Amino acid sequence: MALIDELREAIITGNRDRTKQLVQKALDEGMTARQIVVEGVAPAMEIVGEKFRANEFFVPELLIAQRAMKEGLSLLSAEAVDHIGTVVIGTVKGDLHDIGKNLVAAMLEGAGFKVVDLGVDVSPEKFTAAAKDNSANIVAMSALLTTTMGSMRDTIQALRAAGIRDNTRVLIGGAPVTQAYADEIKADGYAPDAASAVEKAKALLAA
Ligand code: B1M
Repeated sequence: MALIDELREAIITGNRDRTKQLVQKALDEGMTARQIVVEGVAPAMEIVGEKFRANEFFVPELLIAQRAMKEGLSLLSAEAVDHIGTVVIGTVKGDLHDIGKNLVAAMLEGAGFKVVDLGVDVSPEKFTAAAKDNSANIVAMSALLTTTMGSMRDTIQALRAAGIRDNTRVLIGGAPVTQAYADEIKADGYAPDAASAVEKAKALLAA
C-alpha cells in the first residue's frame, strides 16, 4: 500500500502511533506539509465524516479518528501548512458543550484551514476580538442549547458594530440550530454536521 493510503487508513481507524510514524515518514521522504494535509489528512477525515453521516461510524469512532489526526498534524509546523483560510471557532456564551464543536474544528483543520479554537462559553466580544486579531475569513459558532442560540445573533451584531461583518463570513451549527434560524439571524451558512461544515466553509471562502 502506498504511504499516503496507509496514512489515510491509520487516521480512519484512529491509530495514533501509526499516524504519527507515517506523517514522519512522509516528511522524511520529502513530502510537503500541504501535500500531507491535502492528500492524506483531509481525505481521511472526509471519509470519517461520510461514515458518520451513513451511521457506519458513531461519536467514539469520530473522536479516535480526530485524536489520530491531531497527533499527525502536531508534526507539521503551523507555518509549513499553506492554509486555505482562517476560521475562528467556539461554542457560544453560556454553553459548555464542546464535543461537536471539537469535531468541526478538527475536520476544518484536516481540510487545511487554520483554526483558532476559542473553546466554550465564548462571548460576542471575544469572537469579535479574535476575528479581528486573526483576520479571520470565517467565524464559526456552535450552540447545543436553545437558551444560548441567541448569542449567535448577538455575535453577528458585535461583528457588525466592530466594522468587520462585511469581510467575515459567519457559519453556525449545533443540534438545535437550523437553516431557518441561520436565515433569520442573517448568518452566511448553516451546517448540520462536521463534514458538511467543511463543505460549507470552503463554499463560503469561494463566495
Ligand atoms: Co447537555 N444537553 N446539558 N451536556 N447534552 C443536551 C444538548 C440536551 C439536548 C439533553 C436533553 O435534554 N435531551 C439538552 C439541551 C436541550 C435544549 O436546550 N434543546 C442539554 C441540557 C439541558 C444540558 C444542561 C442544561 C443540563 C443541566 O445542567 N440541567 C447542561 C448545560 C451546561 C451548559 O452548557 N451551560 C448540560 C451539560 C452537559 C454536559 C456537561 C454533562 C455534557 C457536555 C460535555 C461536553 O460537551 N464536553 C452534555 C452532553 C454530552 C449532552 C448530550 C448528551 C450530547 C451532546 C453531544 O456531545 N453530542 C446532549 C443530548 C444529545 O444530543 N443526545 C445534551 C455529540 C456531538 C458529536 O453532537 O454536539 O450535536 P453535536 O454536534 C454535531 C452537530 O450538531 C454539528 O456537528 C457535530 C458533529 O456532527 N455541529 C456543528 C455542532 N456544532 C457545529 C458548528 C457548525 C456546524 C455543525 O458550524 C460552526
